[in-house]
Amino acid sequence: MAYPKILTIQDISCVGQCSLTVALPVISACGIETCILPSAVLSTHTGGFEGFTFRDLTEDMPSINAHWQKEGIAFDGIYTGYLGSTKQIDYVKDIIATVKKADAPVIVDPAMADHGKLYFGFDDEFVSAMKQLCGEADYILPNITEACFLTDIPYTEEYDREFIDNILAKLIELGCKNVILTGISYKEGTTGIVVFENGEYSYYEHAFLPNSCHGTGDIYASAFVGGLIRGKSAFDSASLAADYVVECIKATAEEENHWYGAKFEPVLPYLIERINK
Ligand code: PXL
Repeated sequence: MAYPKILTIQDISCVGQCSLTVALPVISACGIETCILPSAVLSTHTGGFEGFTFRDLTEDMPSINAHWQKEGIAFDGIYTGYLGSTKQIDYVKDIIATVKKADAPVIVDPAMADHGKLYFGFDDEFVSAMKQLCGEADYILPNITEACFLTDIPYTEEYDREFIDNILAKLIELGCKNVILTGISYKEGTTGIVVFENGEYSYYEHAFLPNSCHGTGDIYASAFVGGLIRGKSAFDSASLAADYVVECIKATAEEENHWYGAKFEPVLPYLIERINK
């Protein structure tokens, strides 16, 4: 497809280098028309700032969708990230049912947890709703914490291939077709991505950088979507997204006190070169 048009649904964190302020530039840089549905507007993300504002846009979602339907607008892919409530998840399902082109992929990043814990404001009810949304996805991109919440498997930092295979089987039971599991490390000093596509397991190993940054999950998912929509395989999309995130983390390490996000913008030329190869 020469000039695809996708829809991404997630919040705008005005400051914080995450969600839409990442998805829009990253996917656009991949040469894809990137339409947005902001689910909420926050002054900052919720991962470390105090007293952020939160304007919930849930009730705008059905009328936005109705207008798109009236205009005959349809998308070549739908990618969801951070969603603010279970009601939003219901509206997202309506959007998938109405304005997605027949063969367009649904990519769900169940952005709700990291380092063994749910993000601020999420609870078991939200996790249950996210399990259902994942069940409708062609690709889901959980990290290990999110995968544990989605499968009711207790989180652990120590695991082996058998543990991961069990998680993958349970994720597929939710109904999703393919799984991209991020941040999976089988040995010290390296980490990687598990790609489970059409029941086939593959693994892309890369260097582990100790300065982990906030927002890299959103950079990863956006670059993956860019690759996939540009016609690359899931494995190639997963590995180019991993390499791009590694470059972003290296760039961020050059900055002092840049704690709230990753420096992805100066590294966009790297992504553009990879995506056009
Ligand atoms: O990066 C995920 C994310 C997106 N949006 C908001 C967040 C977070 C993670 O904390 O708080 C508002």
